[in-house]
Amino acid sequence: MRSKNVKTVITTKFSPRTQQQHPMQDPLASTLKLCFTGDWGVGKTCLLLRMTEDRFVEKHEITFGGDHKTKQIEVSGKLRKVNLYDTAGQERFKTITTSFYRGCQGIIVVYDITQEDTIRSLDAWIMEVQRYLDDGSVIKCVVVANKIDCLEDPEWTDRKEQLQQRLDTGKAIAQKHKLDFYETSAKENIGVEKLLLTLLEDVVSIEVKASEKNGPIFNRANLEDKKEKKKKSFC
Ligand SMILES: Nc1nc2c(ncn2[C@@H]2O[C@H](COP(=O)(O)OP(=O)(O)O)[C@@H](O)[C@H]2O)c(=O)[nH]1
Ligand SMILES: [Mg+2]
Repeated sequence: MRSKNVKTVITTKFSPRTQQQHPMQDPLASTLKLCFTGDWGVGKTCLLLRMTEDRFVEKHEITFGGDHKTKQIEVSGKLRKVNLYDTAGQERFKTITTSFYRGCQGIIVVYDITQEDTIRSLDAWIMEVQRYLDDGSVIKCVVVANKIDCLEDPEWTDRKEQLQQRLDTGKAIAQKHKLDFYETSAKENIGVEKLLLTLLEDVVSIEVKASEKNGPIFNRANLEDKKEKKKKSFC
């Protein structure tokens, strides 16, 4: 259920307010980037659509490479531009998928409690992201168990224990990697807003603490943009 006190505006452009503030002057004015990852069919695109357009699609369509949607969200009392990147879970798109991680502050690793094999590959997805956490190009990674509406679905009544077990296994894997764990249903809109807002708050709080300690921090994507501009100015 959407809480009424959260201001969200879907947009494809900078608002005049964020346009006035250059990220170099105010680290809190830069765009926040989050990326969904995980196996094919776990509900990444549906979670992104729920977050950005508050809708759900029953039909499963292949996400090619990666796509993103932009939304303005109030985080820590300040309106921020947030880019949400969708990726494809198939092996053949893996290189493209992981190339999206760099420059994203938060990565959301999703698995599906109705599909056992998506738990089996959870460790591999987390370990892939861990490389980016280790080199500092990603700030935070979380694990998400999606499709929890099925726990209450009559179709799944005789397999409810199995679903519960998969929730517990996913939670244990997240704990093993010291990552936060969330339960969501993109279909019934359970836990989706909590996931988005908590992750954004956590990312911003880590960024603020780091910038107080070391001066404004830039993610790798911003640094590379700056280098590119500098190069061009010498031509
Ligand atoms: N029951 C249920 N089905 C879902 C949920 N999220 C996604 N789905 C369904 O799972 C399928 C795959 O979803 P999609 O978002 O395309 O998966 P992706 O490949 O990870 O992007 C679609 O048929 C969706 O309708 C959910 O929370 N509950
Ligand atoms: Mg998809």
